[in-house]
Amino acid sequence: MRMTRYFLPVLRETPAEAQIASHRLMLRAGMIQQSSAGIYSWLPLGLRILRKIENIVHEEQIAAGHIPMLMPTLQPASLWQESGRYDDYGREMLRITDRQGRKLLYGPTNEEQITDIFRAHVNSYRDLPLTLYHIQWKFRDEIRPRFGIMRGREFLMKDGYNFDIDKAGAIHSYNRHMVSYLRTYERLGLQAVPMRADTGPIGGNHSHEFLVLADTGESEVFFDNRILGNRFGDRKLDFDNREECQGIFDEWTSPYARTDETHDPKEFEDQVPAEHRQTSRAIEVGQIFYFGTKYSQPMQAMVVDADGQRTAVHMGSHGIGVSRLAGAIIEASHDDKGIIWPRSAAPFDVGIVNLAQGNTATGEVCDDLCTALEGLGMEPLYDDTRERAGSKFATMDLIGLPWRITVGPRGLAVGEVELTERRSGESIKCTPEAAVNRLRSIYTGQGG
Ligand code: 5CA
Repeated sequence: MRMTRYFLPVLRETPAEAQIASHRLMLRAGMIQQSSAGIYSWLPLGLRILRKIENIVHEEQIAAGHIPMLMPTLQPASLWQESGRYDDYGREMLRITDRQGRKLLYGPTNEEQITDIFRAHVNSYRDLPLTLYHIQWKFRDEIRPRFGIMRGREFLMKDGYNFDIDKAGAIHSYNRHMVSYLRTYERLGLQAVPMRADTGPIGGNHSHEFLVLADTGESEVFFDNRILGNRFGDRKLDFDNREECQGIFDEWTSPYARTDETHDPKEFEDQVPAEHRQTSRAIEVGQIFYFGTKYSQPMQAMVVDADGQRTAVHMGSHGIGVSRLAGAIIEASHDDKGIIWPRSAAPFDVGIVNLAQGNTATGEVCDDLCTALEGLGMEPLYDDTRERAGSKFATMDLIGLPWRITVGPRGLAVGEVELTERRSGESIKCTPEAAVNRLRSIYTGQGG
C-alpha cells in the first residue's frame, strides 16, 4: 500500500481528552475517531487491526469446534420479556420503538436470541453438544464511557453460547472455552489471567474473567504471582477430550486469582505465601459463564434425552471484547514514540521509508521491495510522501509496524538499505535482497 493513496490521518498533537496511552495512541495513529460519547468510527488502519484480531478469534473458536454465525444488532423486546431480563437489565439497554410501535432493543448480548434459534430447530440430545458464536457489535448505554474504545457504548464482542444435555457436558464446554481463550490471548501477545469472577446481571454460578495486567485497567485483581509463569505454548490438545481440557482448567485456576468482587482477604492469606501475593490493576478482555437452565427453562429450550424425557438444556455464554483487545494490546505494548504491534495484530508487516522521494534509484528499490514482499504474502506500507525523513520515522514509530526498511541515496550508493526492528530498535545495513530474505525467514521460517 502506498501512503499517498491511503487514508492515514495521524495527529502530531496529543489529544487533550485522552487520559490513557492506548486512547491517545489510537487517536494519534489515525485508528479511530469519536462519533459521539463512547461511539467510534474505525478508520482504515484501525479496521485492519480489528480484522486481524477477529481472524485470530475466529480461528481459535473454529479449532475448538465452535460454529460461527451472525445474529442482528436489533432484537425484539418480546424475547427479553420471556427471560425476564427486559425489566432487569435497566438503563444500560438502549430501547427503540419502530414505526409500527413494536419494541426493539440494540442487543447488549444475545442469550435470548440464540436460545430462540436453538428451540426452533433442536429437539433431541443427539444434536448436542452444540456451540454457536458470532462477532457482532453490541450497545450498552454505559453511564461513564471512557478511555476510548476500552469502555465504549458501542463495541465489538465475540459471544458464544453452548448447549449441552447436562451439567457435566456444559462444564466441558466451559473448560473448552477457557482453553480456546488462553490460546487466543497468547497469539495476540497478551498474558490474560483467568480469575474467578462475579456473574453480574447475566446470572449463574460459574464464571471467570480474563485479565491483562495494566496500571490503567479498570479492575482490581488479587493473585498468586506464580500464575504469571503459566504459558499454553504450542502444546497439542484434543478439544473433545474432557480430561485434557479439565487438566488445563485446573492448571490455570488452582492458583489464587480473583477480581475485587470475589476476593476474600482471609483465603488470599491462607492460600498464598506473602512473597507471592500480588495486587494489580487489570483490563478485562473476556468472560466465560456457565448458567445451567437460566434461559432454557423460562424459554422452553427443551430436548428429548436418552430416556425419552423432555429436559431443559444446560447453557453457558462466553465473551471476548474484540474491540477492547485493540486497546489492551497497546496498553501492554508501546513506548514513548508510539505503538509496538505484535506481528499477529499488526496492520501492515513492514514500513518502507523512501528518504528521497522523486529520486529514481530510491524509488525503484522501494517499488521492488514492495513487489518482493507482497510476493511473499507480506503486507508493506510504503511511505512515498514528500514529508521530511524525521516526520516519516515519527509516523512509522507511532503506528508501530514490526519492521521498517529505510531506503536513501547515501546507502544505495554502497548498495545498502537499513532494516530496523520496531520492538528492539535494532538496525542492520544490508542489500535490499538480504532485507527481504531476512523477513522471509522470520515470517515463513524459510530461506535466509
Ligand atoms: N453474554 C456474556 C458473555 S457472551 C457477556 O456479555 N459478557 S461480558 O459482559 O463480560 O462482556 C464480554 C466482554 O466484552 C468483556 O469481558 C469485555 O472485554 C467486553 N466489554 C464489555 N463491556 C464493554 C464495553 N463497554 N466496551 C468495550 N468492551 C466491553
